[in-house]
Amino acid sequence: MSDLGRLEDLPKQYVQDLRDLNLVPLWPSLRAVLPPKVPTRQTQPTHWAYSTLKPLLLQAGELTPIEKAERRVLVLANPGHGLENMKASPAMYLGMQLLLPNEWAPSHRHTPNAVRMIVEGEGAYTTVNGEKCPMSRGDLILTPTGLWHEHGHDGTDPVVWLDVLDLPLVYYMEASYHINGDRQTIVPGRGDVQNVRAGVAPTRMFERTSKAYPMLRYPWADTRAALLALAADEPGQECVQVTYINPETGGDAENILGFYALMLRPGQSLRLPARSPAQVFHVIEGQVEAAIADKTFSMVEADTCCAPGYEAVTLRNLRADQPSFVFIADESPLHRKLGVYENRG
Ligand code: 1HN
Repeated sequence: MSDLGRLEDLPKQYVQDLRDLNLVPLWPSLRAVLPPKVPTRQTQPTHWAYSTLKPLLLQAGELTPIEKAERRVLVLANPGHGLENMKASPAMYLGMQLLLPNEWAPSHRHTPNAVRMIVEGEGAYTTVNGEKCPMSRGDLILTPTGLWHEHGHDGTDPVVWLDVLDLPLVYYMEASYHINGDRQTIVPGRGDVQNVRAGVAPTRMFERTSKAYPMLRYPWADTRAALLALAADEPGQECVQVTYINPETGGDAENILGFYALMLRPGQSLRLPARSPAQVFHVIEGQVEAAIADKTFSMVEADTCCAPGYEAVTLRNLRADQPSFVFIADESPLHRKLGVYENRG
C-alpha cells in the first residue's frame, strides 16, 4: 500500500486557503476513514457489574426526586466513545432506570425506539399507547418509535430495568426529539395475552390487526419455556437461541436493533461468529464468562457487557449443573437494511 500525502506536506497557506472556503483535502484522511479490511472501532469491550452499579442507582433515588429527573437513569457509557456521548456502541444506548414505589414517570413519545429488560422488582408497569404492560424480571417490553409510554409503580420495593435505545443513531441523524403527553387511559387488549400461542394470530372478522406493533410485552416465563423446549427438542444443537419477533410479520421486533435470548447448556462454551454489528449481553439467569477480543468478563445475574462489531465472542456457562440465560441486543437489523451486514465466521 502506498503512503498517502500528509497534511503537513502541504504549504500552510494552501491549507488555510482551503479552510477559508470550507474545503478539506481528502488524501491525508483517506486511510483513517477507510482503513484496510477491518473498520476502526471506538467501541471497547466493557463490563458493567450490577453489584457496583445498584448502590449508586439507589443513591440517585435519594439525591434526585423523580419530578426532577423524569427518567432516573444511570447511563452505561462506553469509554471508547467518550462517556458524555452516552453510547454503548455506535447505535446503542444503555441505561439502568430506577422507579421507586408510588413514583410516576410521565407520558411522552419520541423518535428513538426503546426496549426495557426488567432486572429486578415487582409491581411496576409501563403503559404503551394505552396498553398496560406489567414488569417482571426478564420481561422484554417494547416502546417503538412514536408510541406513548409512561411508567408507574404500585409495588413496595424499588424496580430496576435496563433501557436499550437506538438513540445514538437517531441523534446522529438529527432526527431525535420528544413530545410530552397527558396521562394515558388504559384500554383493553394486551398483545402478550392475545399472541400467547405461536402459529395462531388474533383475527377479527377475518381481518388481522392493524397495529404495526401487535406485541409489546414478551414475558420471560414464555421466552424461557421456549428456550428449554428448543434445547430438549434438539439435544445436539449447540446454539439454543430465540429472536424477539413481531408475530404478524415474523420480522424483527423493532426496526433498528435486534433482540434475542440465548440459553447456554450446563458448562457449555459457545463461540459467536465475528459479525459486523456491535452487541450487548445481559445475564438474565446464571453465571456467564464473556471473552471479547483481549478482555474476559465474569458475569453474574443482572450484569451487562458490550462487544464491538467484527469480533468473535465466546460465552461460557460457568454453572456446570444448570443452564444460564442471556439477553442479547445487537445492531443487526440496521446493518442488514443498510446492506453492510457481514458474518466473517
Ligand atoms: C426514555 O424515554 C426512557 O421512557 C428511558 O423510560 C431512557 C433515554 C434517552 C431518551 C429517552 C423512558 C431514555 C429515554
